[in-house]
Amino acid sequence: MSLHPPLPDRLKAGPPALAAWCGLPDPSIPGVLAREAFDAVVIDMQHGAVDFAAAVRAIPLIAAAGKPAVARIPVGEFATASRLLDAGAAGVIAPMINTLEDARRFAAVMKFPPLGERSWGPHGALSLTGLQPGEYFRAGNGLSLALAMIETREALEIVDGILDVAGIDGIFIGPSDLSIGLSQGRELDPASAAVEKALDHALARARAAGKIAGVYAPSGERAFELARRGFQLVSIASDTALLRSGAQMALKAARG
Ligand code: 3PY
Ligand code: MG
Repeated sequence: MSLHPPLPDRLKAGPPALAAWCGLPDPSIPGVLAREAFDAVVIDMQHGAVDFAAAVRAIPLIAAAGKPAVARIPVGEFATASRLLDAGAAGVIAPMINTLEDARRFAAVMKFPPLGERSWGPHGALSLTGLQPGEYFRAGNGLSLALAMIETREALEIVDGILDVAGIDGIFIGPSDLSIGLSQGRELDPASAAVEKALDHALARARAAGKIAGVYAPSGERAFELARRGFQLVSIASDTALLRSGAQMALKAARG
């Protein structure tokens, strides 16, 4: 029996899942945040300072709180995605999926044959789920969430094709990179009118495909808005931002 319901099923059934987003290198940080009322905890290996060993140590700490651990891999490091699933991650977010070939390669490492090419060796996943090897092999493709990031103009143009790739469970939008791409490098504005339009479009296409749509939000207020719009997995702020705002609030109160 797994510790939490399969993440793809949980996200499809709703309500929107709010995720902690952790880029600080110590595994205790996602472990601590998992104890708060988050629905999932993301370990950011792309822009965070988290290496593979730290990510692997964070996964059981998150699972011990009964929460799914999701990791964002560095660009193109698809082999790392399988290794994170082996360690017990419930899902992987792959950044910069800009071609159908990127989407196919990502799906292949996330799913066992015949759907994909994931190789056998789920040492941590077996101990965290308590499943026997045969049970995990049969259930594994439905347990692991594969989210392809849509964060460039090219990706947005082929979003239907990416959603159509077997083994891709959904998309995850990166509004900052998308703003850079949509403005052809002229601006960084993750709340620009062009990004807003793209968010609505990508969300509608994911819905039409019956797949999951997630998005990065840098604050609770923005997360509220995006969850209300229909996104099923939404971050609320990075660990660094939470630490800083907590410190600022306490200092303000202390200074009177
Ligand atoms: C983006 O906004 O580009 C992201 O990747 C969010 O982390
Ligand atoms: Mg990005």
